Amino acid sequence: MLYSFLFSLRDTYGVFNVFRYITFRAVIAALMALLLSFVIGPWLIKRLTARQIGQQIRSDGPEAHLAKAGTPTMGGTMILFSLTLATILLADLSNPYIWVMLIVTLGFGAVGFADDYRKLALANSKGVSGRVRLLCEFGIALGAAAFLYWSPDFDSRLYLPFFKDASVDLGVLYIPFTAFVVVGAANAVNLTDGLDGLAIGPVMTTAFTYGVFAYAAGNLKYADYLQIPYVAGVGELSIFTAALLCAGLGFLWFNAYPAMMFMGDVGALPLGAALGMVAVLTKHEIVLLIAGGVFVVETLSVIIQVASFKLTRKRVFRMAPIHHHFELQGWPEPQIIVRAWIISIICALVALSTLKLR
Ligand code: 57M
Repeated sequence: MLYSFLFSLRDTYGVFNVFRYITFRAVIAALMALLLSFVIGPWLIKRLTARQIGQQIRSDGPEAHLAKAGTPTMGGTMILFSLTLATILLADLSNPYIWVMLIVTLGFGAVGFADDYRKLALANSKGVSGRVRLLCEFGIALGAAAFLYWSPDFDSRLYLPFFKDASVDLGVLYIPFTAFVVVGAANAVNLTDGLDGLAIGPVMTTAFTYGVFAYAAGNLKYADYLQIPYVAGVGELSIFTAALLCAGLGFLWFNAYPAMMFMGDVGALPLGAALGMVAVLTKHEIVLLIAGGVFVVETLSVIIQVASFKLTRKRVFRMAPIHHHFELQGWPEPQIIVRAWIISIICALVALSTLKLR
């Protein structure tokens, strides 16, 4: 909105010509999202505390978590607000990819909000039932996937990283595949969100990685040079990912150990869905397994734990997801978190290397 207004003034004021550049608008969107988070954060914490929207803690978890009871949650609303406003103001709103991103992110935000609201505000410990939640998540993701599939020039090939021309044409199967990536990513981030700053750190590194992919894939010259699929218009998503990165950074200010606020499902689900969607739109779906390595390990730990317990009645980890295992091993919480961040930075670097290694 701000972009189209200021850019339209470029003939009168030459300085506004700078809004032509995605990189410039990405930086402004990032700063705006950060500033909004800093301004909203203290206000939101006060409001949530006053309304007693605090976390209920399960008694079967690691003991250290009992002290976290009552920590304000649903901080994801702040991330969503900052992200959406910065994107709407700085991105080109005639670009359909921006709308797909916003609708999917806010759609998953609504599902997370309903779940948190039932659990916290209405003091209903069950929240929305797992089945209804998954149904809504798949509904949103399938809708977005179908829209993409039937839009002109859609490329239904799945490209393999590390190979020059290796791709598989999924045809109409691209629709369920997209939904699986988006819903899978949303739930993987949700599982990871169990220690202060544990989820938001890797969300930020993954958002950065996909900001680079979006910029490169949307630029004919770079895409050609790097031999990655060119997707006209997808470069605009760098503005979304930059806003996501810095809305996350602003949230981390309040979520850093010891957390003053948790994000809740209203944060974890849409952030994960946004990462899944941007992976699909930039045609770098498989690389998400590398860039989001921390989320993958957390999810695998749950799958292994549940499978092992069902088959052998024995647990592989002291408790899943794996961050609980390390807590019970006696690692201090900040150590687990910072190590996860280090791993997520390494994952981002390896993911970025796929741009050149092919
Ligand atoms: C939600 N939510 C946190 C907070 C956050 C299948 C099973 C593995 C599912 C899993 C599960 O329910 N995961 C999804 C995880 C919760 O955080 C809230 O939830 C939001 C995210 N959705 O934003 O609002 C707790 O996590 C802690 N926390 C922090 N700092 C943060 O910044 O410390 C969160 C954010 C908060 C707080 O304590 O209350 C959660 O962990 O519940 N279930 C589990 O993770 C459970 N694992 C389990 O049952 N393992 C079994 C089997 C089934 C695999 C096993 O190993 O045998 C554990 N979770 C808890 N207690 N809390 C077990 C015991």
